[in-house]
Amino acid sequence: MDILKQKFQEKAEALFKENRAMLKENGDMVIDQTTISQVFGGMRGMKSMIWETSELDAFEGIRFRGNSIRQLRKLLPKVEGGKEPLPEGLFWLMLVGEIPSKREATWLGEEWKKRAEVPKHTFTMLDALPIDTHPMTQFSTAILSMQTESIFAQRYAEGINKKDYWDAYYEDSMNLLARLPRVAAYIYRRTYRNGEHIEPNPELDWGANFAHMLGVTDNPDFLSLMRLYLTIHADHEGGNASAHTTHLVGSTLADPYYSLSAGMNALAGPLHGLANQEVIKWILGMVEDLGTDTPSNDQITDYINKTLSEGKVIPGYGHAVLRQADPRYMAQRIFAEDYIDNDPIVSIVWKLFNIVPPLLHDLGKVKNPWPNVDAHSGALLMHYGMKDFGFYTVLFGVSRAMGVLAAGVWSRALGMPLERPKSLTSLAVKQIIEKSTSNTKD
Ligand code: CMX
Repeated sequence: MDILKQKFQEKAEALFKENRAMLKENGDMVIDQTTISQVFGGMRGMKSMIWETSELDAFEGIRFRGNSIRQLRKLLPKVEGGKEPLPEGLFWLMLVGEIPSKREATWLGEEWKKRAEVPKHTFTMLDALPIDTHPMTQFSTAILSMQTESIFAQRYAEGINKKDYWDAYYEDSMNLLARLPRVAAYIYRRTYRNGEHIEPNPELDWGANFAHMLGVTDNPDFLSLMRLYLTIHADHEGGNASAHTTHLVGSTLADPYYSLSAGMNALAGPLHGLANQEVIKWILGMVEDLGTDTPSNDQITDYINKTLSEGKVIPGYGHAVLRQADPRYMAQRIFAEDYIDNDPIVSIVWKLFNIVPPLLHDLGKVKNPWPNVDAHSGALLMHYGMKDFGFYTVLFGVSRAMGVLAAGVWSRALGMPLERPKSLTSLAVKQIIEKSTSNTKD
């Protein structure tokens, strides 16, 4: 058994026992109440699942096993002389709850290299898709096409003991993570670079090798950006649409390929991960409309008001949970301050930070007028020459796979059941109100 798996098994067996005892003792304790607004309003704030890998605070932002992004940038292992964390380290942390040593993170990177071979039929399948197929469609389909390799599905068909589900889930997750950068880079090169593919470089770590296979630039800063990017997008607790979808599909014991592909379909929505593409599309539209890449504050304000008056959202702003500027946005801003001088799109992004929030606030209905992670990422990618914004959500997806798959291994280890919440008709809600009102009168 490999070192990470062994560590996981020890922790998972202990937590499994602890949770079962806790449930036996306290299973009937009430921890929350549900309002009608929540039932109609996308279940905001409803406590409804266990998610070990990260937790989101509305004001402080995401914490991965208790560590903020600022702490992760300090604590996670880095390449020699590098400033950005290795995403391999974050996966280790999410899975077993310990900051890995440099050796452990390197071991994981090497392990992924051994598992990185993508089945040939995935490339054949991708090549058969029309070239203008959206990269997220290609990505989700490519993940699904690799389901032929699922160890979980194979062992289930052979009659696996439910106590061993996590083991097969772990194997599939490790294989998937090893292969996703290659698949994503293949999609990028076929869609935007005439199908001229770049072989992996076995000398590089996971994030840097991905950057290398994308072949956007020779600038080594882009490798640093990819490491940071892949770290900060990985997880945002369990309720976000891509995580929750992966979790829901996994709860049926569909294997990680089915679950992750489904999660990626959720990420492809413009209110979720696709917002990173929409932000740059919107900014480029502004630049074109105004005829300048150095618009004044007044020009930007007018453009925002025009967007709102057309019944559209300002992409990259607002959040279902956060009530402050997203620390993932701030981490990217710090990166830009460190690495980038005088970039017009980055400058617009920073101007928007000052102009958008008061305008959204004045609408009187937006609960969080501050930028989210997607407000900044495109400007960084544009700076290094990745102008093909249709691909941006795939980058998000490669990173998000780490969080949702780590959480999936935990779900199988903790014996999480089939998800099946209760729905209501509008009439049923009306009847609940009527009953409650007549009880009060009585
Ligand atoms: N621009 C304009 N209006 C916005 C807005 C924005 N950026 N954010 C919220 N609103 C509006 C909502 O559309 C809603 O309007 P209606 O009542 O007319 O339907 C109202 O304000 C209240 O919404 P909310 O409670 O503040 O926000 P929600 O929890 O419903 O939605 C989110 C959250 C992210 C979907 C929303 O803020 C939004 O659409 N933002 C723009 C898209 C975006 O950046 N998404 C990425 C989020 C991060 C990620 O998942 O990657």
